[in-house]
Amino acid sequence: DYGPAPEAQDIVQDWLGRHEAGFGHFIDGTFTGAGETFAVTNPATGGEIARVTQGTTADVDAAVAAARKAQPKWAGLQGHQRARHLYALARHVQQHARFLAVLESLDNGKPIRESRDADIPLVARHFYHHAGWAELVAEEFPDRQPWGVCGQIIPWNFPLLMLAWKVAPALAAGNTVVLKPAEYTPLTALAFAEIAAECGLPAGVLNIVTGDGATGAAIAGHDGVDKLAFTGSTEVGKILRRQTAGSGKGLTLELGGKSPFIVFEDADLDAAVEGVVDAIWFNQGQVCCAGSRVLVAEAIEARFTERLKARMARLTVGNPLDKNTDIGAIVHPVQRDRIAELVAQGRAEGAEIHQGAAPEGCFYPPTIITNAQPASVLSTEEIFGPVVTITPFRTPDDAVALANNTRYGLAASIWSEGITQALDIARQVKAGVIWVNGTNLFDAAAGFGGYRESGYGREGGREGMAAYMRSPARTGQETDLPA
Ligand code: TXE
Repeated sequence: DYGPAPEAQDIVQDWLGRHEAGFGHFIDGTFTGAGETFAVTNPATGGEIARVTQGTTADVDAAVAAARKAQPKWAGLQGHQRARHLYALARHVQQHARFLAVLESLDNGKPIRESRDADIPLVARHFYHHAGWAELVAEEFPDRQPWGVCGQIIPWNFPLLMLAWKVAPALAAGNTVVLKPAEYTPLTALAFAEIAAECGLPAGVLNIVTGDGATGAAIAGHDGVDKLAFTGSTEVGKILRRQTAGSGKGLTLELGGKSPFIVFEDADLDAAVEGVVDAIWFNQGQVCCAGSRVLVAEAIEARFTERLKARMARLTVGNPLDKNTDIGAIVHPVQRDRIAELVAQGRAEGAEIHQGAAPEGCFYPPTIITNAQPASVLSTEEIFGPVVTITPFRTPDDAVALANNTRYGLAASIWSEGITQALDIARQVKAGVIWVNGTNLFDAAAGFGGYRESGYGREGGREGMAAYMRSPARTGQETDLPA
């Protein structure tokens, strides 16, 4: 039973109805009144589903002040006491899982099967995992301190999951948070704020301010923010790096990607074809680590491409709330047009385009591109849609050279039944995350992050925890240096 129970859809409609006048921000444990609002739409229908407040600098000031006031007491709790709060958040997310899944699919356009089976369970898992860290930090990082107030700016592709990736480690380490969800998809963050209040998270520990890039810039530039964590475009990542330079703020950036998916001659082809389905057609391809460049051994290229085209023809694109849908709506018409423009540009450059079917509206068909030159736009630009290129390679060295021929370096996926070869290639590919005979696998215990223009810093695992604490002060008098 995959689909949302009809009651869950009713609960979401009730909830939206109760907030018809518009959502305010969540500051110091309560919701403010709605200010100047903007529309949040369901991308599958184009219809308005809610109105949300555009955060001003005064709103950001209030949120940072609340976070600042709450922080010493939060950091002063025993680890096991902070852990209880994180366990409570995890359990409440599970209790509201159906509601959250439907709300996420309505707001973002992702298929309900994915929000129910991937997004929301991973959110709960992230809070459970970091509840464990809350108990351990003092012992595991005896010389580190929480930063204080963390500003967090997240994108729209995994709205609640990106919130979890940011909020869980920050709180576990003893920080308080001011988070801004993306303007396209703020609703599950607001629902999460209600859940936090319901399960007794102390006021001011988590503050949610909604708004667009201007609100994000106000958070990034605020003197009261000690550490900034951002996931989004490489373009904005570069702006934030400049904006915070010399400020003493901590900064982690998780940016774009153009990740290779390398299929060797000895790969299990059926598994690799299913791998591509996950790599590029999961979440409409709006995944920072999407395997958007398939590199395939020349000897099997024709066979592999035929099988993949046949598989693509069986994908259904449409209503995100239908449990049979494989590919839902693109998050916003702006993004859909951007995908279409890049593909048109690629066609003009001589690439061959193979597409499935998609309904009218904010949808884009699954697409396979062949004959794209390595320097062409389709081989180099992050498309952030259900579009994959297939490029043949001759030797393993060619595969590595093609894989690394990118300004990004977020993830890579390697398919081979020869484990020695797979691990040998893995060592040579420059990417923060490498999967062997798998793809798009996320684990709260494993650090995730990139090389080069994919950003820096890691989220998840021990490294992710360390990023939410100041490095120990260096006095220059350390005696543990080698003589
Ligand atoms: O991203 P933005 P956009 C890539 C993807 C996509 C492209 C554009 O290629 O097609 O970026 O998407 C906030 N200061 N990714 O324009 O603008 C913004 O409000 C502070 C990859 O939607 O980066 C939102 O909350 N904040 C990516 C967040 O940044 C600012 C996921 C992300 O939006 C800001 C999303 C500013 N000056 C897009 N300007 C990934 N790595 O997964 C905007 N924001």
